[in-house]
Amino acid sequence: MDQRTLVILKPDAVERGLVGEILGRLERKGLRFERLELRQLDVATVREHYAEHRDKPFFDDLVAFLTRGPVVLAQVAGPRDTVATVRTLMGATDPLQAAPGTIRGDLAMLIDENLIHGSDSPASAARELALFFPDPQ
Ligand code: FUP
Repeated sequence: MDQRTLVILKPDAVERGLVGEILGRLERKGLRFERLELRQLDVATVREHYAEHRDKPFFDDLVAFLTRGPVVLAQVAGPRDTVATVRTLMGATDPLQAAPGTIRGDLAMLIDENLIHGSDSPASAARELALFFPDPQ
C-alpha cells in the first residue's frame, strides 16, 4: 500500500540552487511527487508545523529561517515505508553527523540550515500534509 510523506526544501535549498539536486535524489530513488509547489510560508503556519519545538531556545530562529524566502513543498509517495525512506535519504539532523551519501551529509554544514524537512512518522506525515495541503486534489 502506498505511503505518503511531506517534504520541505527549506529556503537555503532554494537560495543555493539545490532544488533540482535534492528532488532528483528523491526521484531517482523511485519516489513520486504527487504535489509539488514553490510557496512563501507564513509565520503562523511554520509555528504550528514546529509546535513540538515551541519551548526550545532555537524556535524563533527556526521560524525566521523557514519564512525568510520561498520553500518547495512536496507530497511524496512510494510503495511502502516512504516516511522512513525519505528520512534515510535526508541523513541526521546535524549535517556534520550525517553520513556521506545522504542529502545533509553531502550538501550541508549547519544544523540550523540543513536543507530539508521530512515527516518523522506516518502520524506526523498525515498531520503535516493536512496542514500544508488542506485542499483536496
Ligand atoms: P529533523 O526531524 O531532522 O528535521 O529534526 P528536528 O525535528 O529535531 O528539528 C527540526 C529543525 O530544528 C531542524 F531541522 C533544525 C532545527 N534545529 C536547530 O536549529 N537546532 C537544534 O539544536 C535542533 C534542531
